[in-house]
Amino acid sequence: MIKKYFHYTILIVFFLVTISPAIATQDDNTYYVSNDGSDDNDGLSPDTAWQTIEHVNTFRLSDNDILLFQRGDVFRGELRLYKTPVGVTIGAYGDGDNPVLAGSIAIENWTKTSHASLSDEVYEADISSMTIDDEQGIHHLFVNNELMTLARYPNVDSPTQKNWLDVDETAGTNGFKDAALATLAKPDDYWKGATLRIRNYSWTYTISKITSSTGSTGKIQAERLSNQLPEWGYFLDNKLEEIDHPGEWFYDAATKKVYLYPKNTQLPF
Ligand SMILES: [Ca+2]
Ligand SMILES: [Ca+2]
Repeated sequence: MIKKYFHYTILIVFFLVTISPAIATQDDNTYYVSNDGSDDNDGLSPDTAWQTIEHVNTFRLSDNDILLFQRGDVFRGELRLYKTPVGVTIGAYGDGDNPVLAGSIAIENWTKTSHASLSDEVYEADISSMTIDDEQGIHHLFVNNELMTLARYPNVDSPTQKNWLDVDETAGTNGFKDAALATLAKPDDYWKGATLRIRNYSWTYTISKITSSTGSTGKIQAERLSNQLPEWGYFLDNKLEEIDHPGEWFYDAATKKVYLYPKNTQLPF
C-alpha cells in the first residue's frame, strides 16, 4: 500500500512563476488562484479565488487582465496562454515562497512489480488513465523533488570509467563495437530501442536510438552517429531490464506503466 503522503511526481515542465508588478488600470480585472479556492468561485478576490490551472485554461481572459497565484502553493498542469488577449500579467499574491507552477503529474498508485525480469525491490504504477503524449513520453521522474535516473548501463555508481564505457572500434556508418558489451553476453537486439548517449566530439554528445545490437561482438548500431571513434565514452539507457539499481526508473509506453527502483531513503511504501 502506498501511504497518501508519499508522492511521486513526473516532471515534464517545471518553472517558477516570474513575479511581475501588478498594476491595474481602470478596466482590468484581477483574478486570484489558490489551492484553497474553488473553481466555482468568480476568481475576483482572494476570498473567492479559483483553485486550478485547468479552470484558468477554460476561462477567456481579457486584454491587460491580471492573474495572481497564491504564494506558498503548488499548481499542477500546463498554463495555456494564447496570442490574444494581450498584455496579461501573471504574478503572485499573499505571503511565503513564490508559487510553483509544476507541469507535472503525481503518481500515487504504486505496487510491487510483478515483472518477471525485475528485482522485487522495483515498484510499478499503471498510468493508463493519465494523458501522456506518446511521442513525448516521460522526460523526468522525480521522487519528492529528487531527480531519478533513467534505467541505464553502466550504473551511476560503477567504479570504472566514471560510469561510462568506451568505444573499441568504429563499425561502419552509425555503428561501433565494444568488447565490454560482448562480455555481457546479451541476446542479439537486446539494446534495440534503447538510447545511446555518446560523446563523439569534444564539444558535443549525440543521443540516438539504437536500431540493433549484436551480443557476440558487442556491436551497437544507432539511428545516426558520426565520429564514433575508439576511446570516446558512452552509456546506454532507457531500457527496462536495466533497472537494477536504486534510483532507476523506466516508462513502458506500450503498457502505460512506470517502473521505479526506489532508494532506501525513499521508503516506506
Ligand atoms: Ca571499450
Ligand atoms: Ca541499471
